[in-house]
Amino acid sequence: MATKPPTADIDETRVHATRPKKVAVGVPAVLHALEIANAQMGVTRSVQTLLRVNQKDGFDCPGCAWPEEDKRHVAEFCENGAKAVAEEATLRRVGPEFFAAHSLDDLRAHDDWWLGQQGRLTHPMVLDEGATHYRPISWDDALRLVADELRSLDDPDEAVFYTSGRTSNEAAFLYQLLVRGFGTNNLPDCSNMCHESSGSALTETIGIGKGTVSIEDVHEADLLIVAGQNPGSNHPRMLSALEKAKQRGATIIAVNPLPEPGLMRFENPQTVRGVAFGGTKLADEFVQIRLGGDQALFQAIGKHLLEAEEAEGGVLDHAFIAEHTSGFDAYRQAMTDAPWREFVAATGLPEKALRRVGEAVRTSKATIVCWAMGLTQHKHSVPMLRDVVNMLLLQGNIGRSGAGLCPVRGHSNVQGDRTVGIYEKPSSNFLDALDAEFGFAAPREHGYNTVQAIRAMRDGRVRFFMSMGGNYVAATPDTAVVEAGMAQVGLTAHVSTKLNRSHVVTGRRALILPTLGRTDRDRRGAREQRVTVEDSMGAVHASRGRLAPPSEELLSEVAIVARLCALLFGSQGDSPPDAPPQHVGDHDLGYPERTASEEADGADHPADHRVPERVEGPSNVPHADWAALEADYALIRSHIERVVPGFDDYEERIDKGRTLHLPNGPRDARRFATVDGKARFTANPLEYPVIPRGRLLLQTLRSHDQYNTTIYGKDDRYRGIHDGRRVVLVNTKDIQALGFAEDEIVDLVSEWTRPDGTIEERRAEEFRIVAYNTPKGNAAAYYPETNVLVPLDSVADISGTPTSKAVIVRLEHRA
Ligand SMILES: Nc1nc2c(c(=O)[nH]1)N[C@H]1C(S)=C(S)[C@@H](COP(=O)(O)OP(=O)(O)OC[C@H]3O[C@@H](n4cnc5c(=O)[nH]c(N)nc54)[C@H](O)[C@@H]3O)O[C@H]1N2
Ligand SMILES: Nc1nc2c(c(=O)[nH]1)N[C@H]1C(S)=C(S)[C@@H](COP(=O)(O)OP(=O)(O)OC[C@H]3O[C@@H](n4cnc5c(=O)[nH]c(N)nc54)[C@H](O)[C@@H]3O)O[C@H]1N2
Ligand SMILES: [Mo]
Repeated sequence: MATKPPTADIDETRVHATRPKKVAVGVPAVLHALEIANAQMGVTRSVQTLLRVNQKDGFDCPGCAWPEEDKRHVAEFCENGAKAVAEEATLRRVGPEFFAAHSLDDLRAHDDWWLGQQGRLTHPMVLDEGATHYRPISWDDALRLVADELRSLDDPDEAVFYTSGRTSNEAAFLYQLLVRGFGTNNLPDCSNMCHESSGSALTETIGIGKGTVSIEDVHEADLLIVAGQNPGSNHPRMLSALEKAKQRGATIIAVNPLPEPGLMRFENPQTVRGVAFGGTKLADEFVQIRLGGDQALFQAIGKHLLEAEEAEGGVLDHAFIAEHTSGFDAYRQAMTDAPWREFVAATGLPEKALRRVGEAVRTSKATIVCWAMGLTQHKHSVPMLRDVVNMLLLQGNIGRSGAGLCPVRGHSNVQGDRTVGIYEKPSSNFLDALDAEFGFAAPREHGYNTVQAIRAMRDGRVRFFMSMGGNYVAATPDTAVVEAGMAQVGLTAHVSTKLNRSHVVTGRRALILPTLGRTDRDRRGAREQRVTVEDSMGAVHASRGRLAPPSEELLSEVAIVARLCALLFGSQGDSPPDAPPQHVGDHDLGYPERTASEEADGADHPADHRVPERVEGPSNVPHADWAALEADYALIRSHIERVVPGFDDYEERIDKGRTLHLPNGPRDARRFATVDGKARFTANPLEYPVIPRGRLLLQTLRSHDQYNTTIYGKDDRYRGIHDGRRVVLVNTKDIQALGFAEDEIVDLVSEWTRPDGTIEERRAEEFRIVAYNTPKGNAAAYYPETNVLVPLDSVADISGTPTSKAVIVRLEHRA
């Protein structure tokens, strides 16, 4: 049964709109971030912490995956990075007293903003079947509960293991090993809802599911097309890179239904110029495209280039096309046949405007296309991104300086998690290497992605659900279906830093396993550990937290997973794979956390007095000395080095703040690991959304004051929305034509046509209409509140990503 949406903190009578800002960042951004940081951490801790963000001996910002520049500013300052850090380094705590004081029903009435504001989780907690409150539980009991539940399943595929992209390489690698050792590939992750479409399109066409540029390329580009992305809020450090490119003479084109202030003008708080002279104008051209019109735009540019080549020559890179690509003729034919009027209909832009973009591309010496969720969360995202590749291939814009593909990733280690094996469809090469390294046979059958996992829950086929970070219930589509599905699961277990909706809408029994975040010092065994992360451009570096952890009870993600491995598989040390499972000694399980006084004394870990029960492992299980891995993450890195190509000399290459650049065939050597060894042109039929009469196409997006489902505050300063989130941004003409009034409170009703032609409806109540500069027919509202409207079956072809940027809705007056 689905729960009622939260109501306790929602007073949206105060929400109001002012004129959107024309400039992003600048001094107000610094002040706003410091205000939030000081409230959460106090002044001293704020300064200490913020000085360490993205420094060579500091921690990787948990904000976004945009790379650091090699020469770092004293404070790589970014307003939203500071907010992400403050959210984690907060001094507020959620411990056993909190859970004793708040029943589950009470917590369910609060929204994710309130839940997150309560502070860091400090103790493992359990919710017994039928209980009204969580109660404390020891780590041993909590982990044994998980292991027992897993052993009781009839089939390993009844278990699902989700990952959100903040998890380090080390924890992620161990986690996928746990899951495959247990016997399933059910490893859905946030990528399935995020850049999966990019991965699908790029793997097919260029042989690698990643972008092909480095940060230097961005600086050296002649033309940057930034499509479907709002970097001012979501990747603010990218603005510095765009500014640098701009100062070197680059042209920037913003392709977006909304005139996002971050792309228009940028006041760099790091420079006098930024603060005193009103900043840099970033976008030279704003292409106000209709939602989902981008495939048409990129085809139009391709057609324009081909026509220009025909007319005057000198446009295409014939040598590159001949040597490195296949499929050119079919693509050229498809573009010759494609009528301009279709491009106009899809984009909502006149042919003249489309050709102007085409001219900018034609005359550019080196072009980069950057994109994010505006391009990946549509039904036709994969063909759309193939057409981005086509356009770049025409001029040989892959594998040379200042040019290439730049999918801008979301979570700070979402790319690294995939690299080390968080994937429901692992390659056989990866599994073969894993088997050889750990002496077992990993399952070959593909697992569930995020949407498939929800279907399985809905159908009662999931009995165990574990989440490594994230907020599954709130972040996924079709909230009512997810909540009802989750309620049928026998045991849910969340490894988390902060309280969120997924802890209060759970399976029949539930565990909260509190863990360390990026900013926290992680001391295992005798020494402080570092972890590694990979940024959006394939650069891997170390991250080491420095703050005293919020509680002595916390275990690192690595420790939690290593102990589960020991419970499930037994600890075989370095014995040969076929040796029988051995007794798990007291050294193998559980290091008590140091007390504050031991910490101050610098004392080593005292011996562990518990004697854990003997664990017999089944025969086909991975073999490793789990306790040793927990005590020294470098050992995990050496396993990664042997299993995943590109990590040679891992430990040395991340030492002293150095960066390990993973190999990238297309970028480094124009090598394409496709079927025919060539980059592939593809001919893709044009698709774009058709909006029924009287309806709007709704995109669900982020405000400036949130990190996915973590809500920092209720303002969206750049867009001029204040004191609330339940707003729907609509074009003035639509407001009138549909018979509504500005400021009116309405319900949003989504309409989803089933294959048999009948229509399903979903409703989100009480949203205020704000008149906004968005194309006619296109509306926008914030996620996660609008996830109730996104139908589970509305997913992108091939990638399976929910179509969060294209939901058909109607507005309804409230009685
Ligand atoms: N502060 C902060 N930083 C974040 C996050 C956060 O929530 N807060 N989230 C992180 C994560 S996980 C991710 S994936 C990224 C997300 O980064 P973004 O992709 O920038 O996030 P969204 O808010 O979804 O914004 C989508 C943008 O695409 C535009 N858009 C929507 N549909 C279309 C379309 O059809 N065509 C075009 N051309 N444009 C379109 C929207 O108007 C908006 O500007 O940010 C990461 N960084
Ligand atoms: N409608 C709609 N839905 C969307 C999107 C959209 O644009 N529109 N965007 C999609 C995208 S791009 C993404 S990436 C997903 C995001 O989906 P998720 O990654 O599942 O969600 P988050 O909100 O980022 O997860 C926040 C929680 O992670 C936990 N956490 C934070 N840091 C750590 C840590 O270091 N370790 C651990 N173990 N836990 C931690 C905290 O408990 C926090 O409450 O949402 C997707 N959903
Ligand atoms: Mo994302």
